[in-house]
Amino acid sequence: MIQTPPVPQELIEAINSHNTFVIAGHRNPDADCLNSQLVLGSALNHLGKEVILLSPGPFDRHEIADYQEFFHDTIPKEFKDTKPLAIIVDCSTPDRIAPLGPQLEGLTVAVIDHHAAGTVFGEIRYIVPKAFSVTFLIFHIMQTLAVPITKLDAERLLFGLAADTGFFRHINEGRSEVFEMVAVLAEAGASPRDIYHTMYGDRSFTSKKLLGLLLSRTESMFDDRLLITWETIDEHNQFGEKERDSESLYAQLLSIAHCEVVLYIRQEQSQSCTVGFRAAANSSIDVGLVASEFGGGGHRKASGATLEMDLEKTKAIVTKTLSNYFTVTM
Ligand SMILES: [Mn+2]
Repeated sequence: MIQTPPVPQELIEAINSHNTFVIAGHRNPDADCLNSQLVLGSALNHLGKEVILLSPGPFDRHEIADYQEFFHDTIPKEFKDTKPLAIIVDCSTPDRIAPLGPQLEGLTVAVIDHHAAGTVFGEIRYIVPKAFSVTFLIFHIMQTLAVPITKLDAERLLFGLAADTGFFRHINEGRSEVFEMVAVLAEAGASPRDIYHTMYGDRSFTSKKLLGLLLSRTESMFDDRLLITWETIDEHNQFGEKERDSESLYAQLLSIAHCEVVLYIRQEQSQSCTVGFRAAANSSIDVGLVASEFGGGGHRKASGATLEMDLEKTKAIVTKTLSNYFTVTM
């Protein structure tokens, strides 16, 4: 078991001394981010605090399509006048909450995150890179504050944890603290089966057609160690974000023998592409580091970056940069 660092005293004091809170998360939010916001919000409500959840959206990923109703994109002026504590979750750099940043100006900022790299920001920081998800840290905060966990909280905490661990596939030996959390959540009413279904089930027929298209065009470099696939702007417009099943795509490609890194390039606009990077469990390549070379970020095994250029250029430049990593480690 890896001991989780205790919740910083400054964070506990800031929670106790504030009556109002804004909890913000990153743009293009995922299940860990949104569920962390929701559960932390409900824990603070339980303590008698008033909370506004802030998210830049969009909420177009399949598994979070129903979440929008819980989130604001602006802080009402009367609420900001109460000088709420701003808590930012799941963000390694302040620009990840863009365009919400200016709204938090003048507020005390606390950051709760689990990314290894990034920028130091916020007056109060609870950063645990060893934590598999931010929901793991929210769970820890709730235990510290002795807030009971409802069935709905338990489901949301487990959803965030399952999402950021690829449904527990990325967890190595010696991490029993994760399963102790799962035991508490299952006891509180969370169902791993139902969360698996939320994450991977209920997909459209079309989403599998898109998956098939992306798999069939995948290019191999360095004897299958690097696999690259992409989605054009036309395909993006045709299929939409909702039909993307990125995690299935990554899982399929990473299961190929000798594969170390998968690149999934998505052209969002004619001159803008988002690149998703995934590294295999046994690869020494840190794709968080690779993404940071393009102004992006993330984790050792999963990261992303946005490049303001067309698809062909993005593909060429990212592949060239990555080839340095392969040459070094060969
Ligand atoms: Mn996360």
